[in-house]
Amino acid sequence: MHGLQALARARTASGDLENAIHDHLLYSIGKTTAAASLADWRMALSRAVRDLVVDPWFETTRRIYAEDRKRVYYLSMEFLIGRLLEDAVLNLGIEDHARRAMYRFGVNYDEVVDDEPDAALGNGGLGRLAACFLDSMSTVGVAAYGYGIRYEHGLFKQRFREGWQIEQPEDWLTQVHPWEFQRSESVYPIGFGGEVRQKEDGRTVWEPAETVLAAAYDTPVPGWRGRWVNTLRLWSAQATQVYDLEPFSRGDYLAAAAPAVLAETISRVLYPDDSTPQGKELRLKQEFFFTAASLRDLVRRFVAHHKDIRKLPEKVAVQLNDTHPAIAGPELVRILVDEHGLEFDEAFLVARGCLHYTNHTLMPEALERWPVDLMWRVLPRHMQLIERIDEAHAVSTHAANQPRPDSVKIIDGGNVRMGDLAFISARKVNGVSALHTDLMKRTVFRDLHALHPDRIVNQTNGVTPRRWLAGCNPALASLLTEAVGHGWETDLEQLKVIAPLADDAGFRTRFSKAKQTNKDLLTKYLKAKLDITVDPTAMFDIQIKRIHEYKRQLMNILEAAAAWNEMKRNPSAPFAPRVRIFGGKAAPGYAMAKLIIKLINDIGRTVNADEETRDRLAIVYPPNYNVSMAEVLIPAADLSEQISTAGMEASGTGNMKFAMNGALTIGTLDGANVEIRERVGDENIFIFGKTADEVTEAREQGYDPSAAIAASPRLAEVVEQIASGLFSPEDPERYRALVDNLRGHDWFMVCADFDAYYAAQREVDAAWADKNAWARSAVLNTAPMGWFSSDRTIRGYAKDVWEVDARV
Ligand code: GL9
Repeated sequence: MHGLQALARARTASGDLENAIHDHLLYSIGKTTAAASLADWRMALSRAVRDLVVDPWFETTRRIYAEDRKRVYYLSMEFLIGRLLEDAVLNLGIEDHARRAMYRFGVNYDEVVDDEPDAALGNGGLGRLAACFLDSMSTVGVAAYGYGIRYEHGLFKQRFREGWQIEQPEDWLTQVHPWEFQRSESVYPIGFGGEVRQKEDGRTVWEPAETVLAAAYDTPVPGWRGRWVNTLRLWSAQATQVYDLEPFSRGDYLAAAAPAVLAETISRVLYPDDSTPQGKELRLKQEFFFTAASLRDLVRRFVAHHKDIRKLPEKVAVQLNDTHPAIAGPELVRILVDEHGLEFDEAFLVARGCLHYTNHTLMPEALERWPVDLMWRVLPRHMQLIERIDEAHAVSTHAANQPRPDSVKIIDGGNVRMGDLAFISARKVNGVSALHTDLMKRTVFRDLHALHPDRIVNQTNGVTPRRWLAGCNPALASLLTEAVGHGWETDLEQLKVIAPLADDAGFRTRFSKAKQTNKDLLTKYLKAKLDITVDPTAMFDIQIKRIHEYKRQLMNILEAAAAWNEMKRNPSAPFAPRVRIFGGKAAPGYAMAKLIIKLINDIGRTVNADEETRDRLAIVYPPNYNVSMAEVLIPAADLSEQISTAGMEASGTGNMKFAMNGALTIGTLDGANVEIRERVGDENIFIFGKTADEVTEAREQGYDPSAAIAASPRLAEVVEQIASGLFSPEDPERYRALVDNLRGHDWFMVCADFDAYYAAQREVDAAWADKNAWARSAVLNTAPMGWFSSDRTIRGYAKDVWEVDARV
């Protein structure tokens, strides 16, 4: 049967799906229905669902070839895709049948879905953005490949031991990953080290000292209703030689296996560093490994159907997700010069015609730099070409007799600056929110921007409304469908229609009921998984994201403690009952972030034990926050905490997910919060604190946190309580470093913004008291969220950056 027909039939006939599941259980998994475990059922269902995607996948490929479409290659070190089964079922529109089929087998569909481990091949926002983009590229019909690394171990699992974060290895591939296809024919040797030789015919050849194989694994990515299916191709590292026979025959099995172990180390584990790269050789090798394999693959695909390699930019748009794949510039030039015989100048033009770079952060410590000597050792040919690119750029942009500012040098102070390399190698460079793009032009890339004023463009981030509304929030989704009809799933602007219904008491009630349903579900989840009891009628106030000083979880917990002090001092004060929920991991080497986790848990322990305030305040920190947990927390949120130091959060994407699901935001004018405010209106968001310009100004004028503490009795009280060990009686000195930093340094301006934050939280309390007004605001948060659909973002990239068709 034709693929799309099979899909159509599966949508109308549960029996077909049931048979397919049964056959897979028997013949793919090798189990009878009587002996099957939950995981077996999940495998069988996943395989049956995957089957439905395969023909549309081929169909998409045929069309791309027939129309000779320009393709997008999205190169990303991280794809934080989460679970795939529920998402595929939702996209294909076969949930009723999947449920019914499992029911007939006597198996609970929700348990099956819940059995799937998250594919946690990313750290946070950057990796999740890549996953949302894959979904949108398949939904709006952009011919695309995602290229990344098939990490054997994704982001570590977080446990708490006495409130301290403990990291445990993640193991998602111990079970078969039922969605992928191994492509044994797509294997490329990737070289490292060695020497560069000049041949007699004038050609340059790089002779690597070490070679590792990059082996492709493909996962189909179906868009809405399976009308278009792209590919996520992840590279796994393999040794060229599985075994060293000589030591083996001597009986030295460890030595025999050593070369393979070393080679495979490259795709072993995801680096858990959120925006503070460690500059480790293995990381550089990972970056080159997947970038080189991806370029080799796309050049091969182009050359198979086109004669003139110089036309590459007509058919290929490569997107560099952050600087991690920035070595693509020199590597593509190397391929064009050393393997296709182009002159350097022409090769660089062709390469730059294909490449585009997204910057995701302005923090100086987050911009990658690689020591020149390390680069010469690991990638000698590339280092030559980087020097050449640097010179050529200098020559083309500066009059010969003028000194070149250090700020536009790729190689500077013994380091290769990857941000500058990416900028100079790219046709377009983009920021991820209007504010962030503006700051890029004014700060880190000021001088490069002056030289290339048309290169920087903005593409405000977005999130997929399939996973982050339709999938995770069926209660609200069905209300929205009743109100506006189907269609909003792929055209989120349609939600605008509900804005007038904010004044309709009946609609508000139903909107609030959907929220309450989700809060009840979260309450059950916390009880079942963590044995935590919360009051589902209290306000659910949630901050979930990586733990980072600039995101200011510290300010949140200090304010919670200050509120607790005030409740005790003044028992009749009108505090809204709240459950303050935190979620997020700290990089294992980030001591201050880990201390903040401990502080949240210590203050939580103290506050939660207090009978006097129990009816008004609870602090909850479920461990191991991940995509699946986000899917439970976000629909249940009343209040979304987006409180970063202004100018530091490039965009944020959690902020969009919360607002879409009807939470009100308390936040600073940072990242995409600015654009959220523009859309929901000032009266439906709680904005406080210094602006980005005010933060800069305060720092320039010599900001003194101790003065801010002295001026705020509430803050002074909490800081003193922490310093004196009130929350850590067993170890009163525990928070010395944290308190010293707050009093003496406070780079992230927690003290400067504290009073404004406290005041904004009291406004939140007052607003909560009027349930009608709150519900009205909630509706007015969901209604204008069309702008934050990643479909809109992808259409923007397709038009302004990639110049490709977006058409299913
Ligand atoms: C980030 C920014 O910090 C976020 O503000 C932004 O929303 C995302 C996506 O553009 O990118 N940059 C970055 O390095 N991370 C981001 O979240 N960090 C992680 O992904 C852990």
